[in-house]
Amino acid sequence: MAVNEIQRFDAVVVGAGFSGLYALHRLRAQGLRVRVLEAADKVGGTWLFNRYPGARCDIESIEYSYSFSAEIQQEWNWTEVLPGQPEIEAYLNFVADRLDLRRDIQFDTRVVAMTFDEADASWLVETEDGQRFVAPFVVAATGILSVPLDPGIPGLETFGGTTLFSNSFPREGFDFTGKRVAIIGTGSTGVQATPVVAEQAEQLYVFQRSAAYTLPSPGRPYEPGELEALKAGYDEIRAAQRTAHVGAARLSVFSVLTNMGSHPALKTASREEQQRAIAERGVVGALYWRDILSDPEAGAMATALYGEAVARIVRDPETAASLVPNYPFGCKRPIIDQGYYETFNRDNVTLVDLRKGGIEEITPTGIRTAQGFYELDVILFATGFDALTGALARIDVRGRKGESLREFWATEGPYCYLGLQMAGFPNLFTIQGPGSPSTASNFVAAMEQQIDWIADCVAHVRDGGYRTIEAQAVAQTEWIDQIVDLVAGSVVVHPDCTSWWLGANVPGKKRMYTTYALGLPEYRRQCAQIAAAGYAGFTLS
Ligand code: NA7
Repeated sequence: MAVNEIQRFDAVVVGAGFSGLYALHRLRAQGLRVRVLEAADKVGGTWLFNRYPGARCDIESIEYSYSFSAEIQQEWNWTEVLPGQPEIEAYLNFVADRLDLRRDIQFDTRVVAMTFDEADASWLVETEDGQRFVAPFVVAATGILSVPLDPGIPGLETFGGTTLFSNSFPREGFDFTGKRVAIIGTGSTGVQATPVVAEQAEQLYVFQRSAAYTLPSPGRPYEPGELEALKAGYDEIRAAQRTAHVGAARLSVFSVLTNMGSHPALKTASREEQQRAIAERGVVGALYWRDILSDPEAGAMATALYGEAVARIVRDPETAASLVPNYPFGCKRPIIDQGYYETFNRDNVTLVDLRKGGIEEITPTGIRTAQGFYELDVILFATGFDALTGALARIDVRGRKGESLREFWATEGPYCYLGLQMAGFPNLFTIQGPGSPSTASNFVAAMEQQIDWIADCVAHVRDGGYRTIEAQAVAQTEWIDQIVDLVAGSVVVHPDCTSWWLGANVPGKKRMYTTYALGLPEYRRQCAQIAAAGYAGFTLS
């Protein structure tokens, strides 16, 4: 095909991760001609790129998986309760083969621009290498944590050793044996990587700008016969999942939060009860109290108790003190780890607490901080993402009258109706966009529901003889504003919080918490109600 020849489809899907694969399957089943454009050479998205040591999901595998096919559910065998990256990547490849998805996926194809043609009521999708696609519908399955954040450290490019990024970790892996290694960042990624890298490295320095609340992983391999028994009751598991606030009824990173309601209040607990809780449950004992998210005083008590629990694990008192966060629990997404705190008892591991003096520069031989110089062979960046809006904002998306989505979000904030569509950008659907339950839910469960909704919506538009469906600006504003109002004053918007789900980790990004907080069942109900009311808040034309 000549490079400048336009290829026409009924729908273009951008991305071949969890969402893109299902969007392709679902739209294709409706008789649409679909083309998926994927920048990578393989399927997997986030679970292809984030292959750093220790990469693992924090939701149980049998729930963090597609529910739409009873056959696939039965055919695939998970080996672990909380699946590691290689297993999830293998699963997505299995699904792609099983549904013969690859024939409609074009790999090594990065989308750089999408322009709405009002006369033709279609999108022109352009790629980095000059290919052009036209389709009435576009589904942006571009991921919520897919654009790495530039750490912005002076001198980074001068480093003479090996520079690694957790979100583009080498396919062939990396052997840290005998190396002096720095991990920069102690979010979920850095916390997961630390114990594994420590096993190999000669010396590991963990550069911590903000301490994390991290809970010991309840993950383990499935016992013989356990998965078979679970699969025999899969219908019940999925039914329970559908009614669960976070879209996961079983073990997950959210378990501590979802179980809080049934626990006592920290402020009413005696000192003995508090001590017993951390003696028996470790750090979890500091955080499982009912009132710590709703009452700032209880939250501060929990942080102090958490510090006591950490000090029971980490032998060096100065290191233990450095590992205690100075912001309340709940303002960032909880983390689970595999022996994170224990790792700081190893002779070859040093915590560099950047609160005592930050990074000044990277030199050809190491990292200079206000506290001193660290000579290094390897730097592993685990410095996070431009989340939620980052991926779509990297594409030059132009809607009606040439309006730029990037500029709209930068000036107004991340506005989006239902997390599914933006006013001024007809027929363009986002998966887990701002205003969806994305960051506070089981991503896979939430994404499946959204794609089902989009597929039904596309059928409604086509069958009804319409050309476009477009979110109304008023509905979009009301949707996001009600979310913002709901969380106002709560821990998720705490002024000391630098979470990616607030956009607070990206310099210059508008600070707004836009995650739908009333739970997946209520979100599902509202989306269904809006569709049943003839797509209330949308304009069909
Ligand atoms: P996160 O949670 O955004 O963590 C990034 C970490 O990197 C965090 O500790 C940051 O400190 C730190 N960071 C970022 N830039 C720098 C610089 N320049 N210097 C020092 N430290 C820095 O990303 P993750 O990949 O760990 O996890 C993201 C989500 O993926 C996670 O919640 C799961 O849902 C899966 P900061 O807190 O900004 O002070």
